[in-house]
Amino acid sequence: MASTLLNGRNGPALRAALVYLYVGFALFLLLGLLGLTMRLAHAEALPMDPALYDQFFTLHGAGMIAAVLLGAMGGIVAVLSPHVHLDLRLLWIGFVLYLLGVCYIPIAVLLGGFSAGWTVLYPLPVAYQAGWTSWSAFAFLLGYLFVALGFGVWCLAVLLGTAGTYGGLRRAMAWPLVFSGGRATGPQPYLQDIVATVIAIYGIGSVLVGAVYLIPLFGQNLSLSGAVNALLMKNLVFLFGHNMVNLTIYLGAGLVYSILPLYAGRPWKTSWLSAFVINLLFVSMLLPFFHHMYQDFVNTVPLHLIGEIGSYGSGLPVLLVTILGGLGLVYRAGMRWAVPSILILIGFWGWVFGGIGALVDATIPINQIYHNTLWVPAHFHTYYLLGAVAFVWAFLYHLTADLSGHREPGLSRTAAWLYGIGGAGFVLMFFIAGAAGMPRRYAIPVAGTGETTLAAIGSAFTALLGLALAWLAYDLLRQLRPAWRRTLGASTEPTVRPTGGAAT
Ligand code: HEM
Ligand SMILES: [Cu+2]
Repeated sequence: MASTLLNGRNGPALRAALVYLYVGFALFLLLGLLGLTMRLAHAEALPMDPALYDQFFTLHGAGMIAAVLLGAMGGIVAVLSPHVHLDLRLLWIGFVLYLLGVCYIPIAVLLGGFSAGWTVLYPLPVAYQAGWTSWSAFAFLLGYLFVALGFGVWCLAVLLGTAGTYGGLRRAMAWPLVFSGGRATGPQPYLQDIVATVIAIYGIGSVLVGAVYLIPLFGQNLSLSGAVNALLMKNLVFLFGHNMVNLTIYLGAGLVYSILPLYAGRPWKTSWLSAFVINLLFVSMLLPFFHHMYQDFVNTVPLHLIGEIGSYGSGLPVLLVTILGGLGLVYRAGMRWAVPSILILIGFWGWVFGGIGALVDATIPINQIYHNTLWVPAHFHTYYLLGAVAFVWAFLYHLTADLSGHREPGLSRTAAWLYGIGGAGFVLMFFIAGAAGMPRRYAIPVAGTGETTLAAIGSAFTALLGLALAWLAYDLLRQLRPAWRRTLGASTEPTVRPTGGAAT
């Protein structure tokens, strides 16, 4: 199979990409085990102190989001590397800062007992009477700060790179095409480059929002400043959190744009519509975050309406362009079915179903009931675990096989299907429990919701998922050494000219 990644191998950047991806994958596996123990605790198959449950969901939530984002960042580095010059120093500085941040989190949670949840909702992180120490809150916040800084440095590396390749950020975002209504002629940037550029700009904005949120928390933690407006803080933290989760999904979509064509044997061209919709993310990612604030009636009605309209209206375009575009690519294409292409199709499924679950919960009258039930983790585990995460590990598998030159064992396709079945069963039990009124973040199952039984079934499906992941991890580890070796002999500079998707 002809591979764009291999043709333009840029060894040093690919090594950075592999490190980002494999560290992200290892963290994901560890934190997945924590998830399984939480399900087993609800199934009453594993005794767990409620305080420990709180610590686990704090560690699992914060860590998972960081792990998957790290993997997606690595994937984008690999995707860009054949034709974009990425500053390696920035890539490594970003990685070290990020990892430093990731290390603070378990220290804060497991040693310091910090368990305010990954959302660190103000004023919880400074409420020490809730059972944690001020140093543990400090360490957790420091963890977030470093993760955000690391991500910001990565964004900078991407922006310098794509701007350099295309002669400015405007061109890298295909603005000449977008603003000419599609009349621009000549080669256009690859779709994945447009996504990477848009998300990197958006990412720097998100990092700044995160910093604005963290400053008063640090101030209060160190007794340098007093209380601040809790409503403003809640708006800020959900703007930040909603963004970080969403941008991970779009980076995952960028990875799909780059590898699905290799399995379908057709190019995924940059069209006016797709470029426009990706640029629309600047607005469409921003508006829906108010759906996190429906229960805060003081947040004024117009903002709730923006949340409602934003969630319905603007979440959809990229999803449609990606999924309809992807399915169009696959349709009657003589698709090559392998682990990555199966995972990508599972990812389309999860993105759509998780998205529907999200829209249900983003509907105000329904939110009144489902808010803070297991429906919430149900929908985001669906579009994450069976969406973005499937895209990122599909890419990891593709890259490793591509570099190592190994032929994929045909049997491993079973592992990809098991991933889908195990994941779907796991999230379905979350959905049912949520609809039955089981609260989220509760250490103890609530009687009358059926949660104990549902969690037991959910645990069995999670075990299946675990089996699939162990299988894929085994394949990956076997190929890692040859893959790494191949990068050593590769060129040290981007070698491919981005002729990209011609405007269509
Ligand atoms: C690998 C399989 C996974 C399992 C078995 C799992 C399991 C769980 C469980 C049992 C909870 C606690 C639900 C509650 O009591 O409210 C939870 C929460 C959470 N999970 Fe997962 N999860 C998995 C994957 C993921 C992934 C891939 C992500 C994100 C990238 C993720 C992000 C979160 C977040 C953000 C929370 C919420 C914590 C909170 O409410 O503060 N999980 N997960
Ligand atoms: Cu949101």
